[in-house]
Amino acid sequence: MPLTLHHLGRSQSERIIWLAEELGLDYNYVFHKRDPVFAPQSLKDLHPAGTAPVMEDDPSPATNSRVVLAESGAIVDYIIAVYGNGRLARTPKDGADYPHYLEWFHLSNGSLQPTLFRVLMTRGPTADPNSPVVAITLKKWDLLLARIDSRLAETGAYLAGKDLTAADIMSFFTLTTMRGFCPVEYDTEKHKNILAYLKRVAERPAYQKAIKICEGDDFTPLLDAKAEAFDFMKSRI
Ligand SMILES: N[C@@H](CCC(=O)N[C@@H](CS)C(=O)NCC(=O)O)C(=O)O
Repeated sequence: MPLTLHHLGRSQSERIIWLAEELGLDYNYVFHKRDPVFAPQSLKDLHPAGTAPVMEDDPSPATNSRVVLAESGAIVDYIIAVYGNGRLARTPKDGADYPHYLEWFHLSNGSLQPTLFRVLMTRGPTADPNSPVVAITLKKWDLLLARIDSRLAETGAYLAGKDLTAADIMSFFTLTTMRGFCPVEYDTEKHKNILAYLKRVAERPAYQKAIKICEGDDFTPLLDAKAEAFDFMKSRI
């Protein structure tokens, strides 16, 4: 089996395991434990990024040599192209779903996750709650949630359209597990479509299997309106 997927506990590399499970791929799985919050040396040894996810493909059918890739978006695109026969992506042949797919796929790492990360920074011990940066950041987060909720109201299902795509696989971590780092709440009325979406995705057998592989049986995905920080984050935010 040439494909090896590296997961760091409680991290966005859950996306890649979930993708592989949705596609029904065979792969080797390697778990890396946080040390105690950041990536351990084992992950830094694999790629200069020193972050998760990391994918190894040896030999890659594309290059006939060993490929080691970081960056979730790059890994998702690679796996879908090389092993997924294009499944879970959208192309111009898919009509209206295509531009939506592009926008939501890229929004995940381009806007959604950086904004939640900035929200986390506004909660640090040295953050000034009266800074205009805090107000702008919180406003941007609210706007993003409003956009996502209204898109989900439109489709009644997933971000690109009626079916799950890699745009969902890219975005879901920030709406769920990342809240264990930065416990933002959803409003049961304003975000009702997001809350329904979280439950809809969590019912997918491939998602359930991926989360079990990544975090074990005792982990409960953060799908409710309220979220609590992970224990290792509690003293840090
Ligand atoms: N943009 C990168 C971000 C990767 C990233 O920051 N991963 C986090 C896990 S959620 C990580 O490895 N954190 C540990 C560290 O930075 O030491 C991607 O999408 O892969």
